[in-house]
Amino acid sequence: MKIDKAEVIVTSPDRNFVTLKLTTDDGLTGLGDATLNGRELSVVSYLADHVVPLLIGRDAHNIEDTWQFLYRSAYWRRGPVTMAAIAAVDVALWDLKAKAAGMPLYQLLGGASRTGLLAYGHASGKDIPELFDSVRSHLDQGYRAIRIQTGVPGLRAIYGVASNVTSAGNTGKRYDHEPAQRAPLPVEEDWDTRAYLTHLPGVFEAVRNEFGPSIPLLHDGHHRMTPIQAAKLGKALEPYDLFWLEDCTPAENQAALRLVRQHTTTPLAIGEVFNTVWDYQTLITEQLIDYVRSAVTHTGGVTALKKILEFAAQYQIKSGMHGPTDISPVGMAAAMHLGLAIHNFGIQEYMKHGEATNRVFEQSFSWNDGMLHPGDQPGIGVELKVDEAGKYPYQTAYLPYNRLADGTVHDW
Ligand code: EZ4
Ligand code: CO
Repeated sequence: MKIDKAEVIVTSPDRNFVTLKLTTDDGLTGLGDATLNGRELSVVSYLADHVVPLLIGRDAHNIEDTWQFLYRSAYWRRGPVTMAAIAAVDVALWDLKAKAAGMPLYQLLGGASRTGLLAYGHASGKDIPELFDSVRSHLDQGYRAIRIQTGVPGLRAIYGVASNVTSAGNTGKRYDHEPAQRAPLPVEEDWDTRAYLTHLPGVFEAVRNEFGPSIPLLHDGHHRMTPIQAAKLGKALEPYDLFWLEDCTPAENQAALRLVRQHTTTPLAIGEVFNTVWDYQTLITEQLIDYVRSAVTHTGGVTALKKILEFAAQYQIKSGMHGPTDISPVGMAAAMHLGLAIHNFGIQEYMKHGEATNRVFEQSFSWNDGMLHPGDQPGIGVELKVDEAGKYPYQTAYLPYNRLADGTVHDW
């Protein structure tokens, strides 16, 4: 099974996606997701200019060898662009191997360890009534676990709140701020950590009062706090029994989590911007987190994330794979197969893709009663409709960024 053809396909149905499509000499095709939100074209170049020439003629069965070859032969290691490119190759090869075996990928990863994957969705609102509506709508859609994000009084914008305004103007369409916005330049937002810390515990109190004690609730701090602020928030949220508090600090300083951990029993999740096991070394060995947030797409693929998660399992740390809409249906499918197979699955983030995206990517996963399942088609269960993809050319898009009241740039 030799690789005959490797194509990098960029399409922008509801947002930009980068997909690697491999074709073998026996006519099988495999897909891998290489989408890096707001920096998509860097990965396109990394793949098309530097990786595709290395793939032609290789034995598609040698997944581990190809991974090690791409990682080590580049000399320059790690980084989101490199690891997203390697991930795309890795997932496409797993897709091919599973198709060749006539099995869904999770069978090759050890078989199913559970019947389905508990998933959480994103509820948000500028104020409590709007947030409650969003929670109700998620419950109606079947979600059994919900992330809570709200506006903060006095601030115009907050991460995670849906809006219908982009820098290009009011689109009329409800937009989630998390996918990069289609605009020539990034949108500036405002931020005040003190106002946020004062406001948030009351929001969780209101949500618990309205929706009861049993529903798992999550929150994302998006790297905005210092360690001592994060410790304070974790402690303040303890009465509301969070499933997790995510990215409370910029965790490239792993040792900072020691301080947070000493002060709170609120479970901690970190890692959506990480790209190798080395980003987790202190966090895992010192048991400073409870959930690994990495996506298959940004961590070098199934091969590498499976190793990180098995390492984490020795410390009773579970998976919480990143699943916003900027992970393509291909990346989501790979995550579902991995999540179904590993022992230490925790929860899967799941934001539904738009209709145009679902027309470009034909998918076989199921969504029943708040649980995801990747389906039983051979491979990862996703096919790319090339004609549909061609209707949506790349559009310039950036993630927003933050400034404090005095103009200082802050973490977004
Ligand atoms: O803002 O993926 O937990 N989810 C998140 C995401 C990120 C986007 C950035 O590309 O924090 O929605
Ligand atoms: Co996040």
